Amino acid sequence: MNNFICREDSKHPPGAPLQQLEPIAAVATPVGEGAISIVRMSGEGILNIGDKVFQKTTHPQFSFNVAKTHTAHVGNIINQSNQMIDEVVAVLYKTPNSYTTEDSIEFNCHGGVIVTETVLQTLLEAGCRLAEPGEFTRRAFLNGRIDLVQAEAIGEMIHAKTTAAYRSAMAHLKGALSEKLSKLRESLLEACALLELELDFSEEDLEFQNRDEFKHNLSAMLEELEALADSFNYGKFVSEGISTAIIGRPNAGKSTLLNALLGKDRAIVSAIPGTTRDYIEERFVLEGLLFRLIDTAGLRQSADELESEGIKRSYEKIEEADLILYVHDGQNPLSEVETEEIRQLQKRSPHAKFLLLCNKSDKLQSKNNPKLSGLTSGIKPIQISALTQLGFDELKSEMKTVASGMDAIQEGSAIVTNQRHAEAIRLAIERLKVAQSLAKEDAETELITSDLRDALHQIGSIIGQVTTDDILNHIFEKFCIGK
Ligand SMILES: Nc1nc2c(ncn2[C@@H]2O[C@H](COP(=O)(O)OP(=O)(O)OP(=O)(O)O)[C@@H](O)[C@H]2O)c(=O)[nH]1
Ligand SMILES: [Mg+2]
Repeated sequence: MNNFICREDSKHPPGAPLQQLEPIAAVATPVGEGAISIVRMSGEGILNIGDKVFQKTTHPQFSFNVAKTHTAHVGNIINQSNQMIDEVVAVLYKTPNSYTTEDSIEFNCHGGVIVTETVLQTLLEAGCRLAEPGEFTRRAFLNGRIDLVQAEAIGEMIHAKTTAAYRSAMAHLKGALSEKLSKLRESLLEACALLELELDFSEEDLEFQNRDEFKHNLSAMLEELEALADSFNYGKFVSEGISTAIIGRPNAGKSTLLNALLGKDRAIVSAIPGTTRDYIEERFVLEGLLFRLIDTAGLRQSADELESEGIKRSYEKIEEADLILYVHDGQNPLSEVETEEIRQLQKRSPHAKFLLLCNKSDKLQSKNNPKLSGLTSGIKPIQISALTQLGFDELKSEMKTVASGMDAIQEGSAIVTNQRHAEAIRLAIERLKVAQSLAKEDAETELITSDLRDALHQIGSIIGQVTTDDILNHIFEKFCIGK
């Protein structure tokens, strides 16, 4: 059974003490040898636990209960058998001014697997429970210090593989998306409240919410939500990378191109057509932008069962691609078959960007621009050599252009990068569109408010105003222990 947590209901009145949950502890730094590692604990009673295990060097009577927040203390960790475990610096954060909002202590120990594990063990023996993945961040969320979008942004920041992903996580952490969604939610809540007030006074036939104004506001909200939904097309690039299919006839030089971009011999290259059978996928970061390069089996009719399966998989990859790099052996003119293939590919993947790469230009005396008759305008051929990397500057610059939209992230604007958010926004749009057409038909107020409430629920679920344990578990299980 889902346990509903409605943060609005559980919000603490101003000035009231925050809720402190059972004490937890975990190692907050990666496992391994290093200069220092941090073991942290948080929750109710950790000040007493700290006093049990920590002896301040200069002040044996020292107590965390009396010490001020945001202070650092040098001392020893002592276990139950009175053995000294490590010399540490303890940093104290008192509620509500800590990461979790609870009382927290971070012990800076000597880095090293055994030292760190033994310090942690001492805290567990003194009364802490081992924290679950993301539990510290989950507490920060439950106590209202951050919303769910911000909690997820912390996870995204830790896992960011590119500067673009890092920038978007930072924008989310600063609240760019939360703010936008909160404003939308407030407008929706107000419209909903006014309509529901009419229902309370239905016998008097009062109109609290002017219908024209309502329809106008609804359109504006839909416009904003649709812009956010559209931003996911770019946001997806940031989080998952731009899916880039390298395709073309056998022997055109696709695998050589993959290897050259990656700077390593990832795929087998040979002069025998049909070398690549299954597709190969590799991450490639170009000036902070993530591309997922997919080398595919050369496209041709083949009687070979394995090769045919590879070609089938190549077509599937092409359909999912955001960018298609069509590799053509530039020593020959673009054949009828290739022209038809490109035409079909453009039809199949109308949203994908397309670059025509005329490869092996190292073999040519002069530039040999292929005749593009029969192809839609806008296809710009780029002369390259996968072997010598001739023309790679132009190729990389075109690849970067495809990833346009970078500016938006640099400005810290609200971009949807998370599948969960995108899905909730899609459902909210669906409900609001129903409300909009009901309003146009002058339908019963009750029907309209029901769809508005559904849309409100969806938007609230993104920021975490309304959420379930299942959703929270799903989000926080992806975090590391100690975060
Ligand atoms: N001169 C020259 N040879 C190249 C270039 N790119 C690839 N080749 C050669 O072309 C042959 C085929 O290269 P691959 O990279 O295996 O071609 P492919 O498109 O992956 O081929 P399949 O996997 O069979 O579809 C190899 O002998 C490469 O060395 C280039 O830019 N210049
Ligand atoms: Mg190949």
